[in-house]
Amino acid sequence: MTGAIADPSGPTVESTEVADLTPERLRDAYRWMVLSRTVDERCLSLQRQGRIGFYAPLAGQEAAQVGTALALKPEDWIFPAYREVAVALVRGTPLGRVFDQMIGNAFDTSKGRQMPNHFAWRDQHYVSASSPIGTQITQAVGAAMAAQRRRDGIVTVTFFGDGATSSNDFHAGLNLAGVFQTPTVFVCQNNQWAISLPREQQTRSATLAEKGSAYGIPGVVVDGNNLRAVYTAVSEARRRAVSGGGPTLIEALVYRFGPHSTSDDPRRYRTDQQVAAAKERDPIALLRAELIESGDWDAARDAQLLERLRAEVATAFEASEAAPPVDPASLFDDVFLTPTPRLEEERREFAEREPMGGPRP
Ligand SMILES: Cc1ncc(C[n+]2csc(CCOP(=O)(O)OP(=O)(O)O)c2C)c(N)n1
Ligand SMILES: [Mg+2]
Repeated sequence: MTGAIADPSGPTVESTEVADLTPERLRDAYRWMVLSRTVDERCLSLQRQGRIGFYAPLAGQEAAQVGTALALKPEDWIFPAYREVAVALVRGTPLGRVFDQMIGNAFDTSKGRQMPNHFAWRDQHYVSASSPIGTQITQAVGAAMAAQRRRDGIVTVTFFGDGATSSNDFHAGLNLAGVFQTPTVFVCQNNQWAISLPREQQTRSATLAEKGSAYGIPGVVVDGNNLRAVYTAVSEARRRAVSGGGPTLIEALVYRFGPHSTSDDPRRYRTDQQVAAAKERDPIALLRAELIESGDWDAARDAQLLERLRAEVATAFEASEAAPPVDPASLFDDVFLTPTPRLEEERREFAEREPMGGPRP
């Protein structure tokens, strides 16, 4: 699989063949990728219809996310940024839970207190999404230090973008990880943009992976559109980390097909032609072609899969949308074990208020 690594001059780590990607596992990966794209398209459309408030699209980054998630164990801990819905799905998050959080309904486990798309699920070892750029990186290293001391035999995995490699926390986190040889896998999804700032204007470094060498951390550049390549690189990084070999920085080369978020218009800083050229290496199309060529998939199955997933996504969303909203008065809960008199007073005032949108009927 060494051929799958994009830049042989950059990496300091050799890649070897990973044996356990059977046709069945590849098909499984493909289904996760198609599900993620289906959720992605749906969320963009729902936000445009005013049915969810915010969304950060992942289209183009499915192989990087699914390939990483499949190479991990359930006991590992994820420290995401804000674009990793595919990781949450592969970790076993039911669609309904994703949509409950997007809407902030009564079933949302975050109780409507987080931005849409900012999930946190303890049972999936998925730590709350970080919108402040890079903060999850130092958290992942701290948690890895704890795991190291407890001899848990797990890794922490943190996702961040190309732009985040210019953040303070990236450097502090990598330095600490290098010094203490923590079991951390740093997954930088280099999608070529930090909102409107292109990759070339972010740093003079030839690769982002090479930033690891300043901290004594091996860096690997991997073709993030290639599911096998990502899976291979992460599997090796994980194996090295749990056997005491320390952290790895993986740079997955991808391209963000959609807007930065639902608040952004990418046509103001890039051309449709650039996007079209990037889409020629669509990670889903690449894996589909590989599966079809090897006889492990066909057009009829593909159409069936898409139809089934679209229906599943639509049904799950409708159920979440039909659920009652979160009770606004619950915002006073979980602040203090014993609420202060002032908080109780605010709670009473809040209960007596006129609800937003006019007087009670
Ligand atoms: C500390 C901080 N500074 C600035 C921002 C505004 N901001 C939000 S996303 C973003 C770009 C991040 O780019 P990148 O790390 O490449 O991730 P991507 O969005 O491309 O996945 C910026 C600057 C922020 N959220 N936090
Ligand atoms: Mg980026």
